[in-house]
Amino acid sequence: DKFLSSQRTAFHFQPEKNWMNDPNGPMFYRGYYHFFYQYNPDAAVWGNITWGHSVSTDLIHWHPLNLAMVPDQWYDAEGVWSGSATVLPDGKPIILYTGLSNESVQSQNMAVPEDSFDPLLRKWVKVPQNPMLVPPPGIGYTDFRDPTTAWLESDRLWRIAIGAKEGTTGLALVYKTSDFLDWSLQSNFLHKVAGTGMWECVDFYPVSLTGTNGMDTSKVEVDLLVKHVLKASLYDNKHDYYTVGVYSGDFKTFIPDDPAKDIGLGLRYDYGKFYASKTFYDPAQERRILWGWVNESDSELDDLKKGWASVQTIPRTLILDRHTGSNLLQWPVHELESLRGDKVVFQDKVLDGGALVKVDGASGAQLDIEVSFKYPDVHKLYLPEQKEYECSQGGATLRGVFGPFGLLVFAADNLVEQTAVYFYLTLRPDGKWVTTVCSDQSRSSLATGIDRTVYGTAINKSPTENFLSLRLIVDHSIVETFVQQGIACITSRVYPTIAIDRDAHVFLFNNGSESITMQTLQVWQMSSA
Ligand code: DQQ
Repeated sequence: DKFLSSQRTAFHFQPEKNWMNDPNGPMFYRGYYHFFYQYNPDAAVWGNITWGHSVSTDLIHWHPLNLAMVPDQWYDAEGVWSGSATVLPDGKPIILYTGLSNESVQSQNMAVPEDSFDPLLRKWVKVPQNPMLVPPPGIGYTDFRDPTTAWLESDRLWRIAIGAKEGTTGLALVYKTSDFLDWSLQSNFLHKVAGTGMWECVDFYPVSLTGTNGMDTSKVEVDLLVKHVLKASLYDNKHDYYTVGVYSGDFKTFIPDDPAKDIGLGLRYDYGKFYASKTFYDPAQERRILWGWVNESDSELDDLKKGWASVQTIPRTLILDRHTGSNLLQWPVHELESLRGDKVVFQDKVLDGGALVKVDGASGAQLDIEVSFKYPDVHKLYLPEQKEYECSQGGATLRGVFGPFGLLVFAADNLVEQTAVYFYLTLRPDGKWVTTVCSDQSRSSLATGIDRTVYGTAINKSPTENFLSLRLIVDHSIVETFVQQGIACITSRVYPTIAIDRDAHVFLFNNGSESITMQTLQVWQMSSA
């Protein structure tokens, strides 16, 4: 019916039908971006996992190819699970992936292109030496998966990291090899964190402290101007945590700069629905690009009815924030802007306490929105101490002094459906103002059986920035929010029943008691990819 069919996205990556989960093996090869993904060719639920495969020249328009790998060997009979690609110095790519064997044992395996002159890499051959790596002593048969892209160190050995756990300690093992056939386990872990449980889809890469270009994964020599990022997807809470620190082959281990911001404790790529992500280095545009899996928030029954489940985020360029040196900045790849069409612009509008303003010319289910607000003069009046604010407690209806203020998207004319993305400022007892950003799905749909969690996080706004900004990518059933030029992201799934297509409207709102100045609002209609 209309409600279910309106949910399919127009410019996010999704296969024509059935279930998708983790991004796998992204790479740039002979002029094409390759994207593989965990895929069930038979149903819109997880199971019978293969590798789907698509190619693109711009990361936005995708061309589907045949399945790259299916469970056809004893060691991957129960599933061709997640893995990564490595483009070797001779220019040829390899894939390392996890197989789940006919006895449910996890092992790491290799596949190579049948014809590396084929820029589309249509056929993959699993090498006869498989399985290459089986769970080492002390690691459970089902706790050993998701090999990273390999990196080359100055001792001329390649290394990969693999997620695992010991008891409830999540960790990353390191294996080294000169030829991708003989491997040895390094005695040191790359890293481990007690209490974090199984680490899935570990990712590990260098970032520059000085430039805005991405860095090749093999850039590992000790360099004061390079940091490393370690990411793990925590099976126990289904969030992707990253930590910034130092790595060198001499230490044989990764050391987070700030132990309080270690995996599971500190920063997340995204504070909404986002998991099992993976980056790759794009040599064509010298950038590092992040892909993340965005699951549905509706019921399995609805997924079966609509015949598909899950989308991927718009690929994001990722750099280290040079002002802090301690967090990443994410932004949709610039190629997305090629879909921008008609645009409306509004400037300098004061939103009094309680204001609600419909944005004319901004209706539709495919939008790219950029808005900035003047950071309010929080010192101009004495305020009683503000309580700490949690997005999930009250959402956009909890009225404060400075906030909640922001945007409503997928809003029905009579507001019976609305998704609020907003800021809320609070004064801590120590006199510091805290900026929280939230995405409130609690009133986003009249349908039943939907997860309506309100997502959000406090952001580390630089005191010199006198604005608060949001970019929202709106696409039928997904809203991706980028805060303050990429310092934080929140991805949510929404399923309006009335506020669909031309009946989906945008409003500016301010539910705080103090007025807020909107500086610039730009809304583009987005074409389909
Ligand atoms: N999904 C894959 C695993 C991975 C998990 C199986 C993460 O390889 O650990 O589909 O979502």
